[in-house]
Amino acid sequence: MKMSFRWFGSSDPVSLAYIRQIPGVTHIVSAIYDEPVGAVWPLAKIEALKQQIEEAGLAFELVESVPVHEDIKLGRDSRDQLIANYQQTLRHLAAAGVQVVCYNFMPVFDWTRTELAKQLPDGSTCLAFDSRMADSIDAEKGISLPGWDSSYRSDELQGLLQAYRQVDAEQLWQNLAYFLQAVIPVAEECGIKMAIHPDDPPRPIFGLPRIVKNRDDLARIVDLIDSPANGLTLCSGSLGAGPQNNVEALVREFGGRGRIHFAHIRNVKVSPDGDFEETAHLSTCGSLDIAAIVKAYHDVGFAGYVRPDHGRMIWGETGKPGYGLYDRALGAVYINGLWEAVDKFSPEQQDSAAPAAV
Ligand code: DNO
Ligand code: MN
Repeated sequence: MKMSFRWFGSSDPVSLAYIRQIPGVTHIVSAIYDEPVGAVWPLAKIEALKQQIEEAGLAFELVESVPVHEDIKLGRDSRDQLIANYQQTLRHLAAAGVQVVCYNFMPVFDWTRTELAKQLPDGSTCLAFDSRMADSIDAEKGISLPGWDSSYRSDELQGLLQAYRQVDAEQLWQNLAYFLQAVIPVAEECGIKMAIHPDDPPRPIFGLPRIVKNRDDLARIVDLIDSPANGLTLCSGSLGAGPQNNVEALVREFGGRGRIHFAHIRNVKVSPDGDFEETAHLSTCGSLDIAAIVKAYHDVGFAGYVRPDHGRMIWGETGKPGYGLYDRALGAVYINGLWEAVDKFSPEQQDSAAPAAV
């Protein structure tokens, strides 16, 4: 297992120098943020990012995310050119030594929350989702939710929402298959493992379809193209927010098949109707048994990348909601601690440590 930490580039208030000081964190997850969605990422920019990360004493082998243009998800005519660009970006990333590329296939919105700073009893704040509040929003009349992608102008957003009226879940599946059929062979060729991130939350939202929500969706994706290059980012917090999902079982099934390339580990406190708040990573703080999840990764021989996912805002820190330094650092150290214990005291290690019988 290789521990990584997400970093949003030079404008991130969390510096590489501070990340370097978190015990056990060896890798940075980042992206090129100043290219429009759909453009080829220039090799020179990728090389410069890699150099900056390596100069800080960290490694750059995984990217989150190379975003998929809406025209690809919608299946518009322009998709072939956009897919060709995506393939070229993968070739450039591979040339710079990138091993894993995280992406998602959520229409219009990435992760969605109804609150970005919910006050917890201990004085910290967290991201939270209230399904009734989300369902009461009529997206056609305009969306005012904290943190939603404000890069769209309102007329653009209305145009997109209208276009998606022609795309139901089954059509979105067809469009994902079309994308993967073009991209996976290139990924195989250049040695990159693609890792789709589940929908967050794992349910349809604002009338838009979502197709990466549960065990059957994940099985359908990995079976679309049966190649290790067609893999998963298993996000415990995203999938775990669906009361239908057993994250430990998902790790055993898809990790056992060698199809998890990137593990996002975080905890959520979930109610039966799918409302949730993000908590500290510790098992006792949320609904997920993080110790059991880490043990499942160990049991399937997981050797891929891990990162703590969102954290709360603690100790007076301000900045990008979910992506402060302190709580994510606690998460990384906690996960590393669990891993060390599981590894050190696993039956295999015990056997090899035992004196040979005479
Ligand atoms: C949520 C986060 C997301 C994720 C992107 C991946 O759990 O990990 O921001 O990074 O959806 O494309
Ligand atoms: Mn995640």
